[in-house]
Amino acid sequence: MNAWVAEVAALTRPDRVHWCDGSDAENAELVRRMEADGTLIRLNEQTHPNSFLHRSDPDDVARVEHLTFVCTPERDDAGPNNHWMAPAEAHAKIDALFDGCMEGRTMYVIPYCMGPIDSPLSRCGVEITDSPYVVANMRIMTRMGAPALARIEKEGSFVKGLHSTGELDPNRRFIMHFPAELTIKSYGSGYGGNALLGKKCHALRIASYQARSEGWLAEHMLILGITNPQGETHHIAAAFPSACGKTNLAMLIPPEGYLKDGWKITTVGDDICWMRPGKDGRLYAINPEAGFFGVAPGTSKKSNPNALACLQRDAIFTNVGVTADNQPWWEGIGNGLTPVTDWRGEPYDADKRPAAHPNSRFTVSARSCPSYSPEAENPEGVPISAIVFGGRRASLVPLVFEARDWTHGVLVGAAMGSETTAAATGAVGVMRRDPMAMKPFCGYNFADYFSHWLSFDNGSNKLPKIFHVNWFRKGDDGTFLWPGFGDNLRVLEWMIGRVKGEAGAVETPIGNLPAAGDLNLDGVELGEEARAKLFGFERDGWKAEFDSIGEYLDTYGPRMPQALKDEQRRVVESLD
Ligand code: GTP
Ligand code: SPV
Ligand code: MN
Repeated sequence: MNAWVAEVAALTRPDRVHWCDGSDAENAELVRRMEADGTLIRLNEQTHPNSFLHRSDPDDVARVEHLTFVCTPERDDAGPNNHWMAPAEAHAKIDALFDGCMEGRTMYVIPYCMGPIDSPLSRCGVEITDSPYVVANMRIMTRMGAPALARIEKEGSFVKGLHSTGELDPNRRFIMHFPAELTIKSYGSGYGGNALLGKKCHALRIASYQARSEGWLAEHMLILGITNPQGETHHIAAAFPSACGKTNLAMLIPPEGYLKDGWKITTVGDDICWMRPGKDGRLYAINPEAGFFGVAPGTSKKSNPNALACLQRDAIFTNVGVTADNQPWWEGIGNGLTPVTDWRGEPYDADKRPAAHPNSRFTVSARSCPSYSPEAENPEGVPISAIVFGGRRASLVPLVFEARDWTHGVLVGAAMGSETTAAATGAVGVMRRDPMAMKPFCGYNFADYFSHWLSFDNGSNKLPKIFHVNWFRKGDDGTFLWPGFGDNLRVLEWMIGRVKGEAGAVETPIGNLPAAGDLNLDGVELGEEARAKLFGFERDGWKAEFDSIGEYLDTYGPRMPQALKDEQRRVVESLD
């Protein structure tokens, strides 16, 4: 590792090199310097102790998928799902940007561990960065510092991540991955998914590549525990695309009647899940992260009380608005306060722009979450009873259905579509295929990824049931038909009922749907239109959808596994 750090220092030429130990003293000193230069603005100490606002460059507020590359030696190994560049060309291009880029700056060396420090499922990395904001965020999001360094020295192998904010010019910005070299190089952005390299770059793109050859899965999934009134706990992993509800589902608080009966949700993770078969053939999952980097807008006492409780202290808010008494503020916070300054630091003007950027985020330790599960620290991980896929679909897709078996479930995941959100730059609200919510994050060819998923059905594994949900179905008037949030527990209850063989369903060509009475809707007001659209099966619409799914699978050519194409044909035939 020392040789690599020396090599990077020779290229980037920083004034100083600082090895991060993760201590409180180190963090206090970094914060002091960031307050002094305006990188962090201290928020109201009475209402939000030890919390800070960071305003990013206005052109650096989201992931940049068009500038993100997977650099495998063969183009086909990256697949049509990724932008590709030959490794030698990519290194040359980005190293030219790194040349001397840290002159006058401090270079921070951050050893980190993704997952519990003593877990065999965890993996380590080192991120080198010139951004103290990245250090402060990595300290919350990962197990960073001395224990990680000790594990790295013992293991010898780790993921190498090099990051510089550069000059934040969107035309001189690249996020490059070299999976075969366990290397990431990111230049020109300070934004979360582009700059906190432990997160999407390591824990999804590099990890998914490693997971394929080592027989496990690295997924864009939340992990939650659901405990029923009898005290039985099941764990569920769910993949929804960016800004489509993972944080909210992971921290769900049951509706009134359920609470009284003793239902409880515990949070293991809200964004990333690593899982592999245990000795008993079940899939065991860990959350490789130690914090939440969550979407701020829409987070309120009503929609997500657990998230709001986490945010009472020790949080970093990026690109939110502020009130006159210096409290963080965003659209949908619903606390009766009004913003005076918007995320760009200008006087708030509702006609000009929202107070908070639509992709504004909070960074906070998972330990501060009231629903954080003690099981999240279990080195063995938690056994998964159900896998859920879901998208943001205004039309066609019902509230919930169950896949018939594993192969059908893999097709359901591969066929996922969702309307784009502000989490990545580009148009919002455009429907695109986002298989398993991994379109921006799979570090290799999707065709091989689907084969890998199919391979888990090997006759000896005891695999979870697979479901699909859509919290975002709209009515003719354009409003959401399903209340969502806490009421999503009703859907989870049905899933666990199906896992246990207790809940009913009707078979349709797309899978098994709850019939009237199968799902507990006591206390939910649903009109005629809502019931029809949330629980109905629209044959003609699905015919067109499955034609488009077939065309999508064909874009991967002969590498697409025959079993998946056969499954798609079976559904098409049953739709006739
Ligand atoms: P990433 O961190 O980008 O991966 O996103 P995420 O999947 O964790 O999304 P998150 O839970 O932060 O939700 C994003 C947006 O969807 C927020 O504005 C939420 O308020 C909204 N949302 C979440 N769950 C629901 C739901 O059940 N119904 C509706 N209507 N909106 C929801
Ligand atoms: C996402 O975009 O899916 C996120 C935020 O969770 S980021 O870490 O920026 O990728
Ligand atoms: Mn995410």
